Amino acid sequence: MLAELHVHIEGTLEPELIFALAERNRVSLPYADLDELRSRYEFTDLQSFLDLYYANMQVLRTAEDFTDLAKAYLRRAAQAGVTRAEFFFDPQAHTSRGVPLAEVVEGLAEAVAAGRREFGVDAAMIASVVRDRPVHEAEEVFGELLRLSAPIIGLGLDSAEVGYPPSLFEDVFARARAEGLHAVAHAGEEGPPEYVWQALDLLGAERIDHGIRSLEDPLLVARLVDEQIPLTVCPLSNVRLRVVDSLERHPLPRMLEAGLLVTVNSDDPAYFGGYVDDTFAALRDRLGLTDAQRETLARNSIAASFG
Ligand code: ES4
Ligand code: ZN
Repeated sequence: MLAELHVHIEGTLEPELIFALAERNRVSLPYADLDELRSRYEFTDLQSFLDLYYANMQVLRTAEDFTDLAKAYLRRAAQAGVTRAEFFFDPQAHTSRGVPLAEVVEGLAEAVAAGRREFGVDAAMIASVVRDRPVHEAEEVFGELLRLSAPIIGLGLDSAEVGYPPSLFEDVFARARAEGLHAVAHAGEEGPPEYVWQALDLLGAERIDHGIRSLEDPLLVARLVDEQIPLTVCPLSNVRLRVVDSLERHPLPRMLEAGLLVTVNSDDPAYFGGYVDDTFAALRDRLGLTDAQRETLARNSIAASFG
């Protein structure tokens, strides 16, 4: 059993599907062909990735597009051995360009149902606040999710981290928790340990997405260990976004040794060079991850899941 707890469904949009959806929706792309698109997949930091990620989403327009996207991910996740998938989606990335929220939610919900039926994956959705957009917009879109009775299990926080602290989103997370939703937040990816403290203390985050910079703060590590707060770590993402120098130097083994409840995830697999099975294989081959460590990580993922 393996749970994937940190994957952005829009980050599973493969180049081939970008071209297929562009044609179906008559969206013109600024790339002549797949090779030209693929040549853009070289990033210097989080923002350089986000620019391409948001640009490529333009091809997602209808419920059917979102169903096709999420079904392709769930099919691939099942192949990777994933039995439970809690995936993020970015409602504001779609509403802000005129796609009705109902199309997004209905399309994804259809894929969740198909995922169980066709691939045997137990999937669930977490709506994520796009933190570099206006706070009031996050609050409005969250209200719309509630009015639609969107089948979400939680609220997340993602996009450009530095300069957009969790403290900005206290109110919307309080509302989400009052509605019985789970709370998670990206923190300590590019941002400082202070943002992890805020995610815990101000947002009530039950899991921290990334959280690798927590290692800079021994008191924070003690808190995370003590409360066994899961950290959903994404090693291939960290390398591609230059948050760590190389896979060989990734702090994952140190995090396990410290007693942190760490899980391994793919983040944006269409952009970062692999799905969760590819990630485990790379950790084994290039970081010397043992079978026992691999089993611990799989066990942690189930313990950290909301399923
Ligand atoms: C993301 Cl790697 C990463 N970090 C923050 N926000 C994101 N949204 C999609 N991928
Ligand atoms: Zn992420």
